Amino acid sequence: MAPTILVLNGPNLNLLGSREPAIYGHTTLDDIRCLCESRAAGVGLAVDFRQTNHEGVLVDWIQDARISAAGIIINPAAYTHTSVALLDALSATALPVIEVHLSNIHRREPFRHHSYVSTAAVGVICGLGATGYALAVEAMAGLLRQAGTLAATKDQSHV
Ligand code: DHK
Repeated sequence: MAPTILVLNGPNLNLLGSREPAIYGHTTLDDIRCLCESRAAGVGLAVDFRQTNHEGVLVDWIQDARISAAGIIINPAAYTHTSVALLDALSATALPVIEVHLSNIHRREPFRHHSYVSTAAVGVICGLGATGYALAVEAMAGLLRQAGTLAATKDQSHV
């Protein structure tokens, strides 16, 4: 059975497509889910894709991932800049974590330049829109192959 990666999305990302399209683009969260699933299938992974507006729910899902997932891709949205709870939960999993942002948070308001979550992440992708999620799936496959959690496949894409 294919190892599962958890792809988590934080507050307001359910509004993608209509929310500030000049910043976040026209791609919907459902489009991003499809992109992640198809990219994951190509590298031998399954995806558990979720969104919530609630910090504690994210913490619960991250804790559950310790037994149900091989790695976590997370766009914590606004909680990126505020949440020690998410940092602690991610650190406690010992799973590989990749942080994703649609926008380039470093080109935006100063309060978005700092991420609490990055301390727990192997890598951070930002500013590439939905493509960042696809790159994160491929990067996660590379990390899991290195760790021996994922067998090598014919389609190893770019990693
Ligand atoms: C999404 C959000 O909702 C913001 O609060 C972050 C992030 C940036 C993104 O670019 O995906 O600051």
